Amino acid sequence: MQLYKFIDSSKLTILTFAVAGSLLSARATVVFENEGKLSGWTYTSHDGSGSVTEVSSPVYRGSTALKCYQTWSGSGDYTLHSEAVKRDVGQNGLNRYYGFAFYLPSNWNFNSSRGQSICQLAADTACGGQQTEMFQLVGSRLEVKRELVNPCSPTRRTTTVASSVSAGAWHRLVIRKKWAADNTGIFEVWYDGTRMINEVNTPSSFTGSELYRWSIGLYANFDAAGSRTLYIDHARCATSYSEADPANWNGPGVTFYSSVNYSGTASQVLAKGTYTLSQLAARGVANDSASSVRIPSGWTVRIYQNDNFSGTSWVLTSDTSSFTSISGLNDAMSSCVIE
Ligand SMILES: [Ca+2]
Repeated sequence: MQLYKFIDSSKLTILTFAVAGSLLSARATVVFENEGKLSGWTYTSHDGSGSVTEVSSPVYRGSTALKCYQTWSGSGDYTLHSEAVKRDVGQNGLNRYYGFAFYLPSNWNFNSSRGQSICQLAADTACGGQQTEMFQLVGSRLEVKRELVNPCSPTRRTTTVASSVSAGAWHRLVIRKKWAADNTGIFEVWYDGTRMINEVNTPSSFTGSELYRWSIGLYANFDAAGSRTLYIDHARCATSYSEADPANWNGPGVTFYSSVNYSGTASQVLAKGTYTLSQLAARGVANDSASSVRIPSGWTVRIYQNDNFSGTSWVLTSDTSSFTSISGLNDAMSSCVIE
């Protein structure tokens, strides 16, 4: 039972007894997720000389993130996409949360003369491809440009989401859309876990029954020759905020890697608990294969040479980049306890 995820806690008691049946039928659902992989999207795409690639650093969580790169020579089209797209994840009548993490590299150019889009929701309407939302960085300010109701003559508005977005750190964005072109719509936005926009009883969409696509990545807008890079990770479309917030899924936890320096095959993110040989194998850790590990602050990992927590053991309490530096540990783990 996860009733607390869906309703205001002040209403919990009443609702639990009054309509528990309907709440259970409205259990949160993950519609789509991507852990920073090229596979799994409807497509990834890039204009010109740009690229979308998997990288092992920086990552929000897990083993990879997507690097969206664009470059402009100084002539020709200066608005250039480099992004990942999931189609058919929105439609009038649906209630959806879209969450992901993004990272501006430390050398990000905070240019205030051109908006750099990092996320869009859009559909192919009677008047062509149109965004309902375009989230863009203008200088260090994150804003959302919206177009609503009539796709051929939309109502336009722009709202600030965050006044200053820092480079060199992961940030989380979660968007809620109760999709409706009339006054039953809802539009909410959370930035790094704080709700920054809360619009209810308002149009949040175009009229019609079109299916909407979700694009994240870089839609660069150059005013001088050069290049831009944006990293994205941990994307989810779900039916509740808690499921969509990147902070709430696949971790925090322990990740083992089959090679040193957090490379090779990465395991699933392991929660606190005990793991036998077969339980480790089911989570992507082959017997006698682990060579490095990432451990959250304050956690302890006890590694055992044999199955069922027997044989020689080692205790690790922080990220360990190479098991070869600890006598007997490399390619030796057959069970472990995380606490
Ligand atoms: Ca990832």
